[in-house]
Amino acid sequence: TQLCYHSELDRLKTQVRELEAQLKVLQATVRKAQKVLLFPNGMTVGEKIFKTEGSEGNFETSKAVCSQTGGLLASPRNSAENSAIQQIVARHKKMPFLGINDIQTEGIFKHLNGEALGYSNWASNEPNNSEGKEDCVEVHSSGKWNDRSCAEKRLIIYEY
Ligand code: 289
Ligand code: CA
Repeated sequence: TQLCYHSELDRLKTQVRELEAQLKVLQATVRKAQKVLLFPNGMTVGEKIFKTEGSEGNFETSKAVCSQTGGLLASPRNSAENSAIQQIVARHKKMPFLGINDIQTEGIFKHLNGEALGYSNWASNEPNNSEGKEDCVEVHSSGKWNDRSCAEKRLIIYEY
């Protein structure tokens, strides 16, 4: 029985190693497929996907269009996510609005779910609330942020 126990354990260990190898191949295949399918309109960053269909809208329209597709207006939480958005901006030569605004309290920018801003990438001297009417955030080709009137029309970038 002792011998039996050890050979069964060895068999299971081999099986786990084989499954781990298969999982690695599968993960690489999924990553490659995602990259191909998302080019040039989308980017993956970790578990997140940013994607555009090239259409434009003001802030309210952009938010609505994103939620209609089961997504959200893109809202970067770190520099890797902001760089992914920046690449989409570069490919489409159009600036987007982020899912970030200070509509509720002037000067306090928040994500759409009410989360406080952890990461930000403001251009120098921004946000300046120019003419007292800039509550939304556009992303320049440099990746830097500027607060801008929510009534402007911008490239819609979804996040999933
Ligand atoms: O209407 C003002 C905007 O066009 C932008 O003008 C300048 O680039 C800066 O003052 C920006 O902050 C401002 O959003
Ligand atoms: Ca501004």
